[in-house]
Amino acid sequence: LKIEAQLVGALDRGEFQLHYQPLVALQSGEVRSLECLLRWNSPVLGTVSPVTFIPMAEAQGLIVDLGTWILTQAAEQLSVWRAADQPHLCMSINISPVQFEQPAFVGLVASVLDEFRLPGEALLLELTEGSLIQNLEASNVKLAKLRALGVRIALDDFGTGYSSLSYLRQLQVDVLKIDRSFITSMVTEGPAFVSMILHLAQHLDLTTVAEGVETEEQRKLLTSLHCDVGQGYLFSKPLPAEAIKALLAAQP
Ligand code: G
Ligand code: G
Ligand code: NA
Ligand code: MN
Repeated sequence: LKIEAQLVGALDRGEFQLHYQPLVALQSGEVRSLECLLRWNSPVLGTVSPVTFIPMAEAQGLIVDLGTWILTQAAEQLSVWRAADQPHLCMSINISPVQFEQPAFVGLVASVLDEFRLPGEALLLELTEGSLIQNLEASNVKLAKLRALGVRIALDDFGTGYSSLSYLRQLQVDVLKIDRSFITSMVTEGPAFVSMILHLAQHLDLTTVAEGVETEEQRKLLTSLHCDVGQGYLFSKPLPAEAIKALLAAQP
């Protein structure tokens, strides 16, 4: 209850911040895009994890305004980095199902692209299977409108939840993010699951991202299995904008 009470007004009080985590092309080692991750530092409660407060913000409906703020902030920051010296940099943004369901959502994305003079290709929206299959047809209509803007769609945390493989065939997505749990178990239990998911994704022409890459052994194995992109603490934790600027500048 205390957290919920603090959450109301936290946006107006400027208590949220975005951190950014690099996504690395496994063949070249290049950082081609960043995932923005929300952070809340409350003067009363300290740091609160999004795992705790995002569901509360969804239940209270605060996620709609918060989601608009995240999208706008992330697009503005991306436009700054692209104008500086990263003209091809892309940004991944997590989208709550509650935000995605808003009738105005596609219009919001279009207006943010317009405001910051970004091509649709600069943005990737991360959604989970669970949030898309509740109303598969309506989701696909919306996804088609977003993809018509050039915006790409990533299926986040792939392989978790109760969804069936057949949904993958029916969803209009571009990128598949393999859940961290599969990457963690890859070294101890063998790469059978990861390998199967990668084959399936390659067959469907999807770009593949491995989440939660923490060791060199995982990186090597994923590269040998032709996974396209890696994300995880091995490369970098999510960092504030200033630190990302330095990291991008230090790239070969
Ligand atoms: O960054 P971290 O591992 O603490 O994030 C935990 C969870 O919170 C993840 O499931 C992540 O998708 C979610 N999350 C983080 N940032 C955002 C955000 O900007 N929007 C939404 N909807 N979820 C987020
Ligand atoms: O649900 P989603 O995939 O958006 O969640 C991303 C979360 O995973 C973020 O909170 C981020 O901090 C966390 N994360 C990113 N890389 C790693 C990693 O290598 N290991 C672990 N344990 N968590 C990670
Ligand atoms: Na994500
Ligand atoms: Mn994920």
